[in-house]
Amino acid sequence: MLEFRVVARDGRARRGRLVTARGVTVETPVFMPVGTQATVKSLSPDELESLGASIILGNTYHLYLRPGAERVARLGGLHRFMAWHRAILTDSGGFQVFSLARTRAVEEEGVRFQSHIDGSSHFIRPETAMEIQRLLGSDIAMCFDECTPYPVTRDYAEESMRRTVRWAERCRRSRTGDHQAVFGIVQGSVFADLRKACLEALQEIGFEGYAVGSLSVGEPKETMLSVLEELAPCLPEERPRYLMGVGTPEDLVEGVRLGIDMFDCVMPTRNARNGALFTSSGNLQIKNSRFADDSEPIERGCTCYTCRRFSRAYLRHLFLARELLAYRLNTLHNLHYYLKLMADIRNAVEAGSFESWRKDFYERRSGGSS
Ligand code: PRF
Ligand code: ZN
Repeated sequence: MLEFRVVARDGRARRGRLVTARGVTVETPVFMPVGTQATVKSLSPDELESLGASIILGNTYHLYLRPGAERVARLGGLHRFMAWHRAILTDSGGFQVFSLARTRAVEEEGVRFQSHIDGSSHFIRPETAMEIQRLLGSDIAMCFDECTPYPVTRDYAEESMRRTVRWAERCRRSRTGDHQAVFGIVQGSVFADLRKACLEALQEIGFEGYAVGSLSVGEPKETMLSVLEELAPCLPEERPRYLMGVGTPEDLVEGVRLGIDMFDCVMPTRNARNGALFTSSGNLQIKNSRFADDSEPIERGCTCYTCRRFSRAYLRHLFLARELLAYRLNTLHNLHYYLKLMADIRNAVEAGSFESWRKDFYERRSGGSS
C-alpha cells in the first residue's frame, strides 16, 4: 500500500522516501500544503507542482459536507476531481468536527454534530470516516480520532485516548480503497505514559504509518517538544511519522530533529492571505507602511515567481486594495519558502550536517526581519 524507506539518518533526524500504491514518490521529511476544499487556496495544481509539492492534504469533513464524497467518487475520485496527480493524504474529520462544527457530542459509536455551513445534523462513525476517504480515493487515509483539547484532565485524556484506540480498531477493520494506506493517530494529550500506551495499542492493531495528534492545540511550545522528545523514539523506525497540524518553520526544524517525517499546516497559506510573509531572516507584514516605496522583492535571492517579478511596494498595494492577485502571489512565496525549507533540511540530513544547518537557520531567522 505504501513503501517507506529511511535512506539516511543524522542523529534522530531521518531522510526517507515514500512511494504510494499509485507509484508517486514523496521525499521526506515533507511538508504537505493544506487543500481543505479540494484546492490549495488561490493556486492551480500546476503552480503547486512547479513549487515542488509532492503531497497535499485534503479534508474528509469539508468534502463530505460539500460537494459530497459520492459525487467526488462519481467524478473519478479526488485526484481527478481537482486535477492533482501527485499524492493526497486525507484527514479523517476527527479534528475538524471538534474545531469547526457548530455543536458536537462524542458518543462511543461516533460524533454527532451540526454543519458549520448550514447547521444540518450529521453523525460520523469511524466506519463513515473511512468510507468517505475510500470514496475520495486518497493515497493515505487517517483514522477517525478525537483531538483532545488543551488543557484537559488526565482522566478525560485517558478516556478519550482509549476511545480513539477503539475507533482505530474499527477504522482498521473498515473497507478501504484498493490503493489506500491507513495511518493511526497517537493521542493522550501531554501525558507521556498515555501517549506510549496509545502507541502500543495502535501498533498492536498495525498501521502503515503513525501520526501524533493533539499537539499545537494551545499548549506551551516546551510542552509540545517534551511530549515529542519522549514519544518520538518509541515510534516504529520503519514506518513514516506524521506530526499533524504543525507548524511554524521552527516547529518543522524541531520536529525533524526529533525524528518526524511528515507535517501539514495552514500557516504558510493562511498567513499569506493575511499578508504575513516568511523569509529566512524572519517574518514580515506586507501592509506595513515601511514597504510603501520599497522596490525590493519580499526576500532578495528568493527564486519564487513572486520575488522574481514583483516588489514589496506592489505587493503591499495589491494587499491593501484587496486585489485577488495578492492572495496568489503571497501564497506562492510562502509555500515556496516552506517547501524550500524542507528541501534544505533533506539535503542537510543526507549530508550529515543537520546540526550545523539548524544553528545557521536560527541565527538567520533571529537576525531581525528584513
Ligand atoms: N487529529 C486529526 N487531525 C489533526 C489533529 C488531530 O489531533 C491536529 C492536532 N494538531 C491537527 N489535525 N485527525
Ligand atoms: Zn519569494
